Amino acid sequence: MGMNLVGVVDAATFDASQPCGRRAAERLQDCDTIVLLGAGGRAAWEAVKAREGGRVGDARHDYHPIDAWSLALAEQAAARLRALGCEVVVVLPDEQRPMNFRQLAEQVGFGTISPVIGHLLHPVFGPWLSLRTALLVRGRPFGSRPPAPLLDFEPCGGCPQPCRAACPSETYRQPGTPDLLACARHRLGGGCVTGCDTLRACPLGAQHRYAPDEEAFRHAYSLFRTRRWLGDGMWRFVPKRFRQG
Ligand code: B12
Repeated sequence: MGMNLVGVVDAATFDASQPCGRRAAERLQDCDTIVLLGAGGRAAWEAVKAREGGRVGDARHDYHPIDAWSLALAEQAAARLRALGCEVVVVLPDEQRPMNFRQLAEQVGFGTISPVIGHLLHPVFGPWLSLRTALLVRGRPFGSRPPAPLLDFEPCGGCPQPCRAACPSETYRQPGTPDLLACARHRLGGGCVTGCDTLRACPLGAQHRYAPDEEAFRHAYSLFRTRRWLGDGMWRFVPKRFRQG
């Protein structure tokens, strides 16, 4: 069904690594288990396309069929866990004050956060994966699951890092601290319309790169979010009494 990555970790251990406001127990009291669902490579897009009758429409700020599909599958999984007597809360990655999905993905063993570009890299899919939903579960239907980071998977160490040079906005000049604002400004100025050259340059998982229509859709959608981010960011510096609407 496209959700081809499933990972589980004990909630208390994950929470111990997170600051206030980002913890599972703040969303579900006495949460025991976190299940993370992810989509690697093209499978989710293919599943969604089949569902949409063979073609996904153009990106709009309120139209993201992969998000809708991910939520539907998460709700199905939640229903099955509830049938086992567990209380379950479904968490999306883009909540107001979100849980840190990249760190969660590392703890469940999906891959390693690149010390160069900050993206989570998977041993098979490389950078071509997205983290779709998390299920917070009261109960331990899968037993106890300590964190299982892939400690021996360090793909950027011996790599000539073509990803850094590939970025036209020099977002990754400083390894490990991407300049998101440089990326956002470049994109709002009309750059990188069809996808991200940095991800394309990563030698890992190249055969799992999203198909051009998927890449373009995801990138167009993330531009809406980037706009909103910059818009919201600017509002923060304007005293409330001067804001309109
Ligand atoms: C908000 C957000 C954004 C905002 C960030 C601006 C802001 N300040 O709000 C914007 C819209 C700019 C954005 C852009 C992108 N994002 Co984003 N983003 C998120 C989201 C929903 C929340 C991040 C957050 O607040 N975390 C909580 C705080 C405590 O942790 P933090 O590490 O300090 O958060 C910062 C970083 O996460 C950073 N950030 C956000 N996205 C990305 C992506 C990368 C690769 C890096 C290095 C950093 C980064 O911005 C956060 C706030 O400053 C996460 C999902 C999640 N819940 O984790 C996805 C997420 C991190 N983003 C993701 C992706 C793919 C992207 C883009 C590549 C999308 C695209 N095609 O353009 C770009 C990357 C830009 C770049 N040049 O590196 C993926 C990463 C997947 C992976 N394999 O690692 C995630 C996990 C979403 C997902 N569902 O898979 N993103």
